[in-house]
Amino acid sequence: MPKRVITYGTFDLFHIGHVRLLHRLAGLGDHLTVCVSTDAFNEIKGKSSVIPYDQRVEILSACRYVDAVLPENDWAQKREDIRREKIDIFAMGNDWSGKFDDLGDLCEVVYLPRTEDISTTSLKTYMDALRSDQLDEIKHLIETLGEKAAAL
Ligand code: C2G
Repeated sequence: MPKRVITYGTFDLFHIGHVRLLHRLAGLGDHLTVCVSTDAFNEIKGKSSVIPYDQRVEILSACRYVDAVLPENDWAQKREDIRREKIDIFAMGNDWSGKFDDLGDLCEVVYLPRTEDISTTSLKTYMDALRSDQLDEIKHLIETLGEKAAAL
């Protein structure tokens, strides 16, 4: 019987950590379903994603390791998803280790090591740092131009 795998996440600013996780999840079975947190659910999670939900769905749907993409609207939908989608393996990165063991009566629960040194948060921090550098440069240019204009 083909093995069906499911995972959940925001997958904002799609990066190598996400790709490597999905690659490994695809290797656990024959079919991988990814449930993507909607923008509304992200607010409940206390997260605001840079990339809107519909684009995150499109990006994941284009990923060679992903066979199906569904919305994640709330914390409590996993049991119903696992039953409806006839899931054999529920898998997440190990930053969630132990958090979903209660699903063990429905399917195998697996936590895989995260990819080190990359996260959506670190990418956002880097982008913010870039942005503030550019703003400082623009302010400096304006001041310099102002001084030159005053000297005319
Ligand atoms: N991940 C990873 N390596 C990274 C970053 C993320 O393996 N460097 C994994 C996470 O462990 C998670 C998946 O990629 O399994 C998606 O990560 P997020 O988009 O941050 O998802 P999260 O906010 O943890 O949402 O109901 C579960 C939640 O929706 C999970």
